[in-house]
Amino acid sequence: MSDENKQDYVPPKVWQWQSKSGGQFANINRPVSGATHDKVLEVGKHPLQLHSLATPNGQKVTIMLEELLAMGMTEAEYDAYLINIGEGDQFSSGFVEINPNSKIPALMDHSTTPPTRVFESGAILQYLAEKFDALVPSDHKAKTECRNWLFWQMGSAPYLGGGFGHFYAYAPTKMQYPIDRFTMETKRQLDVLDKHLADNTYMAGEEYSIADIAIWTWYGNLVLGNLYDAAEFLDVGSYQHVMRWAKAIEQRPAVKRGRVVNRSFGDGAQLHERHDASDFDGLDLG
Ligand SMILES: N[C@@H](CCC(=O)N[C@@H](CS)C(=O)NCC(=O)O)C(=O)O
Repeated sequence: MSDENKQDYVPPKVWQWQSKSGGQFANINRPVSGATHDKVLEVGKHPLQLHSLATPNGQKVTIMLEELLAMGMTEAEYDAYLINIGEGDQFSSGFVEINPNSKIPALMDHSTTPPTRVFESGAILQYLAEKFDALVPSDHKAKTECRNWLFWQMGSAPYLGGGFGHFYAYAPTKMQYPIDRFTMETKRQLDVLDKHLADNTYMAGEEYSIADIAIWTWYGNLVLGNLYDAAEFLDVGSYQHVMRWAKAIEQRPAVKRGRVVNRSFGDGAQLHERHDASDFDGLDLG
């Protein structure tokens, strides 16, 4: 067992960055922020320029944009460029100018003067919903529910991704304490969703909204077996209302398109960059 996995670790008085932490993302984890190299980002022909990767946080934005386009909102046309986070693309000077936090997704809106940067997936969903007046219910109560669940997702998913997913799928060794801790929390969250979806078609009520997009990419993908290969371990079939909701959203044409944009890993269709609707031609979207 390497030093960093010893069970009897005693933290020093002051933590020092001495070695890589191990695990799948060891080479991109750093205790400092900012750019590591100079690079100007490409700018395509559309007003909306997305720099992303098809992780759940990335899928939120591409699904949203494809939903807007499916509604006939041609001004939502976008160029999507691949940010390979395993290679450290998120630390280029150009990317850091759009998102000082060096995380995908990041969006530049060139339809404003000067262009507007938008980062944090929840903020991007809200920005696009406001800009296009779409995918947020207009009724006061439903709109508030939509915001409640959007923020629930932003606060909850780090326990699923950074907690459960990290220790179950990515950590260098399987450690029972963190796996138990985050499995418990993930199952509790699935139970919260299941109880809500027992009485509601969608997260904000009868209307599909940005809350569904945000939650589906994490919890929908999880129960459909697309995340961490954990469906059996989490006994996802027992969350029948989440399953019903996840399967219904999976069938939406915009979801089928959005989920493959900036996808550079895994089985199934991959569209590394997207510049036009015709880029999907010939892809098997399922
Ligand atoms: N709260 C952020 C989280 C974004 C995030 O964690 N992105 C990950 C991929 S899913 C990333 O870019 N990681 C690169 C890194 O940590 O260096 C959001 O919702 O936009």
